[in-house]
Amino acid sequence: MFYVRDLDNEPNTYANVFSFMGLPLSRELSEDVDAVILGIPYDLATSGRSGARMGPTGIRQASAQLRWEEKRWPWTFHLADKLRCVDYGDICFTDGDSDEMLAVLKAEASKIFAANKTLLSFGGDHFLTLPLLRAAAEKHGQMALIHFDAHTDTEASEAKYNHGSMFYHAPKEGLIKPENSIQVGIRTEYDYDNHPFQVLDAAWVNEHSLGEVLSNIKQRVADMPVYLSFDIDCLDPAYAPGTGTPVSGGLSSDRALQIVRGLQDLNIVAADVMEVAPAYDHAEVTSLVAATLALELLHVIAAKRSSK
Ligand SMILES: [Mn+2]
Repeated sequence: MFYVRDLDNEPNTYANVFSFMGLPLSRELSEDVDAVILGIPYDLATSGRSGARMGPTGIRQASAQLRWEEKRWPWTFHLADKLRCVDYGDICFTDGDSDEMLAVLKAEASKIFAANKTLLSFGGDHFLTLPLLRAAAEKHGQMALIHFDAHTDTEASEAKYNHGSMFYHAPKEGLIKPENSIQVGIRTEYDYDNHPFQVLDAAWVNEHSLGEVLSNIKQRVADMPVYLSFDIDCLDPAYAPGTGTPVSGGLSSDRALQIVRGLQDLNIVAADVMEVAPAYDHAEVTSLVAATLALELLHVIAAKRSSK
């Protein structure tokens, strides 16, 4: 009963804000839990403006505004009927100790995957996707990556903590298969002649139909298990100013939500929403779209499951 909303006793949307969507705060990975929300308040790998450590809190607070709908538009089912979710809270580590953070994150994420849960993580800076991929690959093997971002994050850097080189390392470590991976919304330079990922750049996505975007993603991914990583700077700064390395000319919130909503036949085993930095936000617009994308992702994951 903990997972079913009691609409007669719902708190005010602006009060008692502790967890994503008011989900139970729990670290018990019992059998009836399907999906786990995990916050990672770390931003020491940023190259631009820091502040993404406040992302999980910002997303949770903004999610309060999404709690009143019984069935989220335009879905036709109650999320809790198909997917039982808990909010695991944020990982804890000693301030400034990146090695400890990495060890704690890896251990917690591995535990969650080993218990057969789908993991939805909130950053934090985008570097965190690399340890999350390592944990996911232990369970699911090599995956296809669907990566929404203004940047390819494929810089050939050997620095241990860098939020611009995760997808240089991830294929080398065998975590993802670039031939089945795709990057959406890119609008910064990369090595055009030597880049193993398919790129649907922002201008292309903004010029082509939703159907064309989706068919490119689905053809590329085929039937592989999918890790979906959403850097909020995929969106134009008009829609997501609250981030560390904004780039003009991105996707609108509506476009991104429609693309994500169209991915429901895929086998998404884990996802993340990264780089929300509330200090640069205005009227919680970035936190709100991040929370909405996260909620939409849960519906996408739930859609092909049967009711409980
Ligand atoms: Mn980015």
